[in-house]
Amino acid sequence: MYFREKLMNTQTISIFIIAVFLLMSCENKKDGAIENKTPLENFHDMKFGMFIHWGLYSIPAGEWKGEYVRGIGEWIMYNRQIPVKEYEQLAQKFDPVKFNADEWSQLAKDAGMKYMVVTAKHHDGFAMYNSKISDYNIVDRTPFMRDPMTELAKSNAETGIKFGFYYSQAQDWYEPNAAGNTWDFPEERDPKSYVEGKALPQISELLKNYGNLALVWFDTPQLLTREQALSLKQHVKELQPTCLVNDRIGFNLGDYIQMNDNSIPTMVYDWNAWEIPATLNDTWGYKKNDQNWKDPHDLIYKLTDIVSKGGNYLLNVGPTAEGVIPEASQEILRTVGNWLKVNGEAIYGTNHTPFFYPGITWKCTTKPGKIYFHIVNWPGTKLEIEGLENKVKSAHFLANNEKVEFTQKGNKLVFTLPAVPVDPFNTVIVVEINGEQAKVSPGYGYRDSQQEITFYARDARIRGEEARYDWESQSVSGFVNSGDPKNELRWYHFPFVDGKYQVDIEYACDDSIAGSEFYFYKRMEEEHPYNGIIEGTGGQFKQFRVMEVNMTKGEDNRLVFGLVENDKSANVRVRRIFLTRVQ
Ligand code: JFZ
Repeated sequence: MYFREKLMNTQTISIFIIAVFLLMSCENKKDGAIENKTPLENFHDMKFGMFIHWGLYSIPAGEWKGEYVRGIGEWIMYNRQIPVKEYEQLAQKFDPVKFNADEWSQLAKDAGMKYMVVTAKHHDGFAMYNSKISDYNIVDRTPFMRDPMTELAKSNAETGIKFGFYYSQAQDWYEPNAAGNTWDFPEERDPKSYVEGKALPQISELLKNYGNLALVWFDTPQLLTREQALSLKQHVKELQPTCLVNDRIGFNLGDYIQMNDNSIPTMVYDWNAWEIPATLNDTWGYKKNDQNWKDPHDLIYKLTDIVSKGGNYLLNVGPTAEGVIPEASQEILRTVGNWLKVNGEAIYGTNHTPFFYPGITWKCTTKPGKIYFHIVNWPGTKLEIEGLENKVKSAHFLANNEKVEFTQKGNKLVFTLPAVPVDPFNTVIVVEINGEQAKVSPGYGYRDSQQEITFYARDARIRGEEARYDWESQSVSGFVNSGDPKNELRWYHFPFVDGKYQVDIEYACDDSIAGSEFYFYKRMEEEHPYNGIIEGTGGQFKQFRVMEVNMTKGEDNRLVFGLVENDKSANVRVRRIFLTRVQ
């Protein structure tokens, strides 16, 4: 009796399990979701993460012995060549009494961020966690004596934010055998002793003691051999097989790639999963007088732009020495988060645009059977989209569910819009199409060859501490020459076809500054820049011939504009460049 019952139960249970399983797989087929995503797919779905640069450098905060130090805050030790003996004394003053892991994690969540990457050890070599390998760490050397990484791991597990560590594997300015510190230590290095004695065992600690990690973020690969880099990666995978490593581990060993800092490519990049590390102002580590905050509009624009091109946005905050994320950062991030609360459907888990780079009026993301048009610059009462071949079944605003009127003739889709944007930053139109995949007419796809390409200053990487974008005139000005980094525009173009193009530039300036010189070059040809004379335009936007450039498929074709050193104040307003195919 007993056995029979037990048998029946087992049978019933197995039938039940099989039934549930079948049901689940049907469910999955219905909404097209893949049941078991790979760690890389999960990473790609997250889109938006919080980068945190926090360490001893947040105490000097961009100032040393009363003097302003130009450049990024976490590089202060290097930029001022501060001896270890002096720099390490900062630890005795590091007491971030206002640090609250729950608040940081909650801020990430409120901002709509899905993951967090925090500096466990930056180039200064100071471990921001309890390390048994080196006593140069926050628990052993500071009055604080707590391990903030344990606290963050716990808070993130509770809020559901995925967690990862930044670890500077090659540069360690505290160590004579690592890369970077040439002012304290002799030139000869024994990287092996550093890698095996510090980097590898510290990586072990990070992977063993802080729960599941989504990724380890390595940086500035140098000095290490391929074998040493590989051993770091293998170490990560042995301890946590699902933990990703980024490509700044070097030697193409990464699971996914980083674009240059703050550098959004000009169009879709689909060779790899990728991420853009980016600053909220002009520094990673806290600098007290850097108030050059990107506004929420800019950030939502950039997030949309990056996601529409297939990437993730890893946006940085630099907490103070007290452990507080600057109030301004918090407010900006919460505004972005409020937009994402309403419009997240058009960001998370989406695919890149099927179209060739569409300019600065609208961007596009997709899901099976759906296209999201993101209107980032309100075009007035009509928006025309060319090149879509699928029949549009319906269109509505994501923010309020209201229908959007449209007409569709051939491959031309025209939306009728209200005079004012539904959302001040980015109004999303959800379009349901016939078929799963968007089909784009020849010549309109991102992989197609183009006769004419326009790159806007809006979408360039704007470098330097003076160059600024102005929404009104849609142009960048402030190309003065006050040092490093230079005030420049940089476009990162990874073309899908080879081509030779004539470049023209559009700018406006007062006649008084005519005669200033500008430079323009393609990366790797820095030694042979094109030098042109700025012509007065009486304040009007005008176009000028620049030069011809060859661009190769898949290559990082960096196009750079700046002003040559002079005494005149340069107030040139650059709006865009045009590339016209000549071959
Ligand atoms: C590195 C660090 O040196 C810096 O302090 C910060 O942590 C940043 C996120 O990463 O800086 C880099 C590294 C690589 C490039 C640019 C800046 N790059 O490849 O262009």
